[in-house]
Amino acid sequence: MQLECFRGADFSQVSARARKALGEDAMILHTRTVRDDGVPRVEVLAATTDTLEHVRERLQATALPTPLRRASGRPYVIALVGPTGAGKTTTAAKLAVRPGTFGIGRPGLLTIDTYRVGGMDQLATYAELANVPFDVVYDASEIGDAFSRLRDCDVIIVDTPGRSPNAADVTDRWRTLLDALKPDEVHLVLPATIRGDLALAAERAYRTSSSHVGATHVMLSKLDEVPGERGVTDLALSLALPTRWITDGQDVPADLAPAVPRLLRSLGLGVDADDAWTAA
Ligand SMILES: Nc1nc2c(ncn2[C@@H]2O[C@H](COP(=O)(O)OP(=O)(O)OP(=O)(O)O)[C@@H](O)[C@H]2O)c(=O)[nH]1
Ligand SMILES: [Mg+2]
Repeated sequence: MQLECFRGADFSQVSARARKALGEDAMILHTRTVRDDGVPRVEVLAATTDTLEHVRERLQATALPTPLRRASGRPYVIALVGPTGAGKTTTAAKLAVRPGTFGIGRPGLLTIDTYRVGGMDQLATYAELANVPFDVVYDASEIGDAFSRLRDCDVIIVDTPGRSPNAADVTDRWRTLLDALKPDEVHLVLPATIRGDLALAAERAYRTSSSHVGATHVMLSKLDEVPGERGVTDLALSLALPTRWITDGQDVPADLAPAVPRLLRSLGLGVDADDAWTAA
């Protein structure tokens, strides 16, 4: 991303330098005072308006369809995949439990994480507390029945096991099951703290292939664990996938937000919180 940092004795001098370098419509994103050998200096982070539009375009997901449910009655299916402990189950619960995440669309929860003891109970408890329909499938032959039990739902959030995509046999089984669910969107959940090279490796591992459906979106979790959020936007951009939501804490459902406004805010651009939700 084309962001540049400028330092100088005072703000007007530094912003003039930024405009000279980046053009008259350069935007100042952050200003802070730093010390160079004990001498206070003003530091600004600036970018061209083009750059910011480019960031928005690269990251913005297309709007969810309205209505979510197809004419055939099939609900919209959103699956969450990703490494162990990334926050898939907590995020699935947040998406389904938060009122209005999908406008008037009614969410349901489905898990195919039948491998880990307790994995299912965690989600079932959230579903019960929030009165959200919840189901489990162990095998592709059960999908039809599960969908008929979830027939009142317009959108189904699918939780998957946190397996390394390279751990062959078990992975193949749940990925085959995920393929059979024919998800409309597959969000790759990655903690914002992840190393860049591992994030790229995860993205490669969950790419669509001849045998499996792959990630269509990236969802960065645990933004609350990253001290400065600027690097998070760079991480999202490096994966070249659109993004709909981020998570920034353990509270269900509070710590969930639309991604692009939040990432733009991390670059210093204010976005109204209410607008932010409609933009999701
Ligand atoms: N700080 C922080 N913790 C989070 C966030 N989202 C989830 N967690 C925590 O991360 C831990 C793992 O979350 P899970 O939702 O179980 O992760 P998972 O990806 O389903 O894990 P597996 O199913 O084992 O792969 C839990 O302690 C969550 O409370 C977040 O946004 N911020
Ligand atoms: Mg889980």
